[in-house]
Amino acid sequence: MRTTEQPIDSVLRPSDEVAEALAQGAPVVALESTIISHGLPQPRNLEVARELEGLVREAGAVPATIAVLDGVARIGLDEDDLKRIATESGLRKLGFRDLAAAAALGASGATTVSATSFLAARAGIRVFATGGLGGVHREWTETQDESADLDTLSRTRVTVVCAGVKSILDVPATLQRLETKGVTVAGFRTDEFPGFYLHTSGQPVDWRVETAEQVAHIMRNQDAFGGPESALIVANPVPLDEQLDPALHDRVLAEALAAARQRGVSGQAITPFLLDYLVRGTGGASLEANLAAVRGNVRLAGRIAAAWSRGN
Ligand code: PSU
Ligand code: MN
Repeated sequence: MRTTEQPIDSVLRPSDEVAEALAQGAPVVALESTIISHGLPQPRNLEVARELEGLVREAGAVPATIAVLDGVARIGLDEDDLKRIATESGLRKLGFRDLAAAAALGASGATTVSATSFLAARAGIRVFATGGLGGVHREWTETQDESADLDTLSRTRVTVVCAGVKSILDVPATLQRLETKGVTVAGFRTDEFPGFYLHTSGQPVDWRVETAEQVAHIMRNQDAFGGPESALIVANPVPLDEQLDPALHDRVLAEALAAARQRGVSGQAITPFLLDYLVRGTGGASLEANLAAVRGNVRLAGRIAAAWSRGN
């Protein structure tokens, strides 16, 4: 016989600060943890985790870094929790599909864009900032590797501020999949889709917005129309003077892709492998461009969350 349902608060736990902000309708910005655990090198990653939370606060919003710790999806982490995410060895990388299993088995892991956006939406947080989304991998015809980020965003009502999708991916194919899946994409003060480490990917975007208020207005209209609960992607380019040198980017990325193929790296491991290869192969320059992009996204997300919470 089926017993009583598990209540959501047995698996999803906002911090007191986040719960209070949400209850008051104050601005909250969700942050993902995979970028900390798998996307950035130690010990810089812990500093970055703290810095990003500080940038959200400067923008007048409450940060909610999300991760699964000991089987509980935590919305808003304290200093000890952030340390665990940044330093625990063998921490898992959890997508949306892993959440129930991780909760049942008491596992801990960092959450990707797919798991973080799902959990943010469940917790009542509408705005989320990251670096670059996952997407369609370049060797898709052999591997069918398309990040679960895309599918989750097609059925999750969240606004994701990002510097486009990671340039290790097939960017035109990813944009095509976002179109097919009905995910709205708007360039922030740009007509071109950003290229993560690069200011532009060279691909056009259909919609251009100039202000955080315009973004909040799109969000309200998503709700007014109703229908499938899809996301809004706000594509915010890394400033030109902070981007990675495009020639260096292209050269090292070609090497990284060849190395991944030669070593047979695939599945969940490929994104962290390529990002790490780029950091080493560019002498740390890709890391600086990645961080510049994430900082800009976090600041903009704070302003969007504030405009959303003001309701104008
Ligand atoms: N953005 C970054 N660095 C990262 C990621 C995003 O600047 O490491 C992570 C996100 O968590 C994203 C994941 O969801 O990479 C994509 O992984 P995959 O390709 O395996 O879906
Ligand atoms: Mn993948």
